[in-house]
This record gives sequence, structure tokens and C-alpha cells, in this order.
Amino acid sequence: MGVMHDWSPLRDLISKSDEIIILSHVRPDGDAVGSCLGLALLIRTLGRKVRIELDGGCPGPLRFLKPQELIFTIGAEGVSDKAGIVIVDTGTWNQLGPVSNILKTPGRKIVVIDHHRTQDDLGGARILDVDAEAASVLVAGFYKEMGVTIDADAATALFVGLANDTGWFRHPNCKPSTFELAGDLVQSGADPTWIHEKLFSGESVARQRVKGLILSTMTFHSNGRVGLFKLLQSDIRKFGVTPEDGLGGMVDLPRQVLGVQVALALYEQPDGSTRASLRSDGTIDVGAICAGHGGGGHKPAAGCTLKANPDQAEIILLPELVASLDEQPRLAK
Ligand SMILES: [Mn+2]
Repeated sequence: MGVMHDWSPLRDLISKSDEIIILSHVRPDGDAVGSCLGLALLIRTLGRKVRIELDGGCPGPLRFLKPQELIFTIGAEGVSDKAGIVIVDTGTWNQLGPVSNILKTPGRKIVVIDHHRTQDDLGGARILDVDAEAASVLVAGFYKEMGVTIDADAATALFVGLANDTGWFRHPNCKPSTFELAGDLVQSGADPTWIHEKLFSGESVARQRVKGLILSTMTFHSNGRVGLFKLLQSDIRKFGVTPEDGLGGMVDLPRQVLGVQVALALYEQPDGSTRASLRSDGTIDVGAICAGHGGGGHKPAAGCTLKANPDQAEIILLPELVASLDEQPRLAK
């Protein structure tokens, strides 16, 4: 939170818009929901009208945050031309999905608050901090800027975002200030034990079965430095996985194996394309690899979608990962 940002575009948008709509990326994760909710609660405290639009609504495991009353569907209600738009936790058209249409209204006030390196020109001001562990860190900074106390609900939401994007405080993006902020949020009412229980003890049978499939079929490459799995539409049908169950976090499974530095998850999509999700231990930049395929993300965590089936996607991506690893020394364990 030591970084100084020019918050004036956001202050301006909040004070001059009839209503503020907060958007985030498709397949919203803990940081997307946490940062949107934290910001929405702040804007509401300031006495302004605010709503959140999330692709597909709030994912089941995150509903304990109770964002329902702040989330609506733009298709159903429409958005006035005078509504200001704040985009949190993404800065690209691709990641915004269909909702990005509302950005195209002439004269629309737009502010992006993000920590991803991959950025498109979305037509507005940008408050970007690629060193921030999570978008929720930026939102916490805005509370400080506005002199507003973080209440227990907001602290819980922001803690979820911070914990999500740091892998519960174990990824290399953690720094002393990460723990300072975590401590402040706990002080403000976030309860990590309760949050963890809510997030990770509500797994559906379908999700557990999918994990079993992944664990028993994942393969290893480049002397065990790369672990990958593929998940087909037929698997999803067989186990009856619903969007509610979600498939988030599966890519961490190969990374749990000793010696695996990079994990590659290949999810077949209903249209036959493949969504690739990548994680690295930080030695190689999977964000750069994904950016080369129209996707993006961070050095240790990124994704892209390929117009190829999972087998073809493996043939495309695996050699790139192996080549990239070959240029790097193996981390001492
Ligand atoms: Mn994030």
C-alpha cells in the first residue's frame, strides 16, 4: 500500500456519475468478486448509487460474501448513458466478454483499476499497479485515499481477493506489505478461519470426482518439470459438472507434485476450442507465453484460448514451455 497513485479519475467518476457500474473479468475469481464488492461497499458508503455486473453472476463458492444485492444483469435492466463504469481486475476486451459493449457509448466515463500487465485501450483512465498482488490491494489503497474505514464486510471481501491472488499467502508475489494489509483486514473484521472454511469446505461431489480424474490422468514432461492435464467436455458431462461447481483451482493440482515448476491445464470448450490455464513457480513467465496466443496474465499465472482441441493445444504450448524452462536453471529445492 506504499505506492502512491493518482486516484483523481476515480474520485471524479464517482462524484460526477448518476450511477456507478463495476465490471470485472469473465469467470470471476476471488479477487474479481472481492475487489468489486470492496469497491462497491466503499462507493455506497459515499452515498452514491452503485451496482456490480459479473459474467454469469457470482460463482457459488463466493456467494457467502453476499454480493447478490449489488449484482444485476445488464441485459435485463440496461445502463443509462450517464452511468460511470469502473473496471476492476482486468484491462482487456477479451477478459471483459459481452458486457464490454456498454463501454462503447460515446462520452462514457471509464476507469480501469488493475494489476495485470496485459492492457488494452478501453477508452478510459487507468490506475495500474503491476506490482500489486491483487486488485483488492488497490481497492484497499482507495479506502485509505478516501479516508473511509474498512468495515467487516469489506475487509472480508478484500481478504478473499488478497488470499486468492497470493495462493493463500504462499506465492512469490507476497511481500511484507501483503501481510501488513492482511493484518489490517483481520483487525477490521476479516476472519481467515471462517473464510477458508467457507471457500474450501463446500466442494461438490462432481468437483471432487473431476479432481480424481485429473490426478489419475495428468502427465509429466521435461524431466518432471512440466505437469499437464486435459479435461474434455465428455468428462464434464460424465461427472455432471455445473457452472456452479466451477473448475477454478484445478491447475494447481500438477503444481503440487515434487519437481513440477509449470502446470498446464487444457479445458475443452463447448465450441471445440481449448482454454489453457498456466501456473509457474515464477522461474518462467507464463504471462508472456499466453500473451503470444491472445491471452495474458501474470508471470506465475496466466491463460489463453486456442482454436484447437486439447491434443493440438498441447502440441502448440508444451514445446514453448519446455524451451522456456530449458533457458532457466532449476530452482534449488
Ligand atoms: Mn487479480
